[in-house]
Amino acid sequence: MTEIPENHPRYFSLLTRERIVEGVNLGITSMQGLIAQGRGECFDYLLGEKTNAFAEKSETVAAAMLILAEKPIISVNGNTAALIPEQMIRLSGIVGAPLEVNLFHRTDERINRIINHLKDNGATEVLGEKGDEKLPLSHGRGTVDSDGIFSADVVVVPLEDGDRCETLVNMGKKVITIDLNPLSRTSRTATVSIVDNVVRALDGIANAALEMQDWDREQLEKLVESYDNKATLKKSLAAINENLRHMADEVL
Ligand code: PTJ
Repeated sequence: MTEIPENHPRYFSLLTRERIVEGVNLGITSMQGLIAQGRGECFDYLLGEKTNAFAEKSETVAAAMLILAEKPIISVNGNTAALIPEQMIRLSGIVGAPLEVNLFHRTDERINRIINHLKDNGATEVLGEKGDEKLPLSHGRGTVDSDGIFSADVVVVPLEDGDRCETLVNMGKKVITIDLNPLSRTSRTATVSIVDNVVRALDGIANAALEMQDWDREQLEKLVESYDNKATLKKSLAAINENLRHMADEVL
């Protein structure tokens, strides 16, 4: 990995980029994952490269939904495996949601590499190898484990292409997505859309879950019921507008 000086003004962004490139070199991340990361970076820039208040709210609601879930699961792809293995394992342990590798560009080789990578980072059990059930999708993401995504009631899908999200919602599952693009089909169809970078969002959900661990079911259900996903997406677009206005009026 290229050494990034800590005093570089874009240190964290460059470090994240290095991690994704390293993921490609390790055969974990797809080449297409690099393009996805670039698109995400652009939206992150427009959102101020921070967890905005609306995203913090979504992360709290996501945490409540995961605590309430009977059979939650966290889906892992080539980008999240490279960027946030430790954070996914931490969240998995806190809310009792197993990890399942589920890939758009699915090959057995990459599934196994990602499973081993997660285990090297401390995961004890990772689903996804079996692939004994099918979602009604014509690409690799349709292949899932019967005891994982297929039978889960709440699915966390960080960084996604839209049609699986829609399929899971149509199957009656609650879907929590993390996508920096508030206009994506994923963000528009999810039950809870977290418009934040995965490098910040997973810890946001995990920390909120720890804070709410003593809440009773009624309190958690009230929080989940009060959530309005469309309003959240509108707030994220307003934040982008506001940032652009600020840039044009005060920064240039
Ligand atoms: O590993 P695979 O084979 O499952 O493939 C994974 C990718 C990401 C290549 C695949 O799912 C894909 O092509 O995704 P898309 O359609 O490019 O969508 C990715 C979305 O994630 C885009 O809306 C990006 O803005 C967003 N995104 C990218 N990086 C981040 C992100 N959102 C949050 N955090 C990021 N770091």
